[in-house]
Amino acid sequence: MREIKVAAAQLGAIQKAESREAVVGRMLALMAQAKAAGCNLIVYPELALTTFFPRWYHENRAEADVWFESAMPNEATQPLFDAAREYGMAMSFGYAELTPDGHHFNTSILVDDKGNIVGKYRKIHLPGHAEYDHDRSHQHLEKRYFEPGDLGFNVWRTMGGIFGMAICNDRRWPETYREMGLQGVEMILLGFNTPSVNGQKGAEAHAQRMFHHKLSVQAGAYQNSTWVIAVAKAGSEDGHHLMGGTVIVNPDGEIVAESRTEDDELVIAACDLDATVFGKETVFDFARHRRIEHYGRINTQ
Ligand code: ING
Repeated sequence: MREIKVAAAQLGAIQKAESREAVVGRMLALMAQAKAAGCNLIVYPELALTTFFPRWYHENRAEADVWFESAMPNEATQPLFDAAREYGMAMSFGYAELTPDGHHFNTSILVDDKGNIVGKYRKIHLPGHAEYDHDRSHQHLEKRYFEPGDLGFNVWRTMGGIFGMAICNDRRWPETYREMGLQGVEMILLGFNTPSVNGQKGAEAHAQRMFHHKLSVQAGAYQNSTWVIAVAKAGSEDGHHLMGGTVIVNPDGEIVAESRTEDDELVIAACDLDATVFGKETVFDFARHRRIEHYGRINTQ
């Protein structure tokens, strides 16, 4: 039994006017709750420090740099690292990363229970578009503000397990999970910000949006015999609604816990990493069952 007591820390809406400090205060409150509940890992959403700014068009892209962090930790986020270290709690959260040499990424980090950044992931599958799209009711400008991630899909060994990360749209692509599955991943930490209104399809039925979200993470978990912790930023941000649906999915693809609100909410589960072993040694014993001589297209087109 290698148990991780996980707190999936869903965040409610972050308004455009809300400061980093105010958001960090909300995150710290959730971390304190997680500590009181005996958790040793807390997972926050994609772009956890700011509103989902890719909904806003900036003619001058440099104006959008106000949404980015040019160092991590930094003054606003240092309290998160200090509290996590004091609690002996590992954490993961997403943020907009501006590198010293001027590159922009939609990034998430894994911080171990000693407060050290042990892993970094930069979002590879960027949805949306780069230029203002007059045909859309809502803009989704991730391709304008971020470059595709350049670090690939990696896994990190910490807390006695093998952890991976992905971000939002990545969860809809099977390659995401398999790339980490082939590295033996046991728990994937994944934040998301999913608009309820798809700018091209109109107000797609909420039920269908939630179905596709859960289908994606449950399939990824099952087909790679891994835990998936999928954490929403939810609620209405300056009138723009993001869906909830924070879920903890076990290696059989079953949802073991999920959020009930669209506000700041902890979703907690005790996750035994040894529950991944049976699937990896039987149905999804990749070495025994996969036939890569027939998989050329996936890697070449
Ligand atoms: N958001 C959305 C997501 O993949 C999207 C974009 C919404 C794609 C609905 C398809 C359907 O969940 C982000 N941030 O990737």
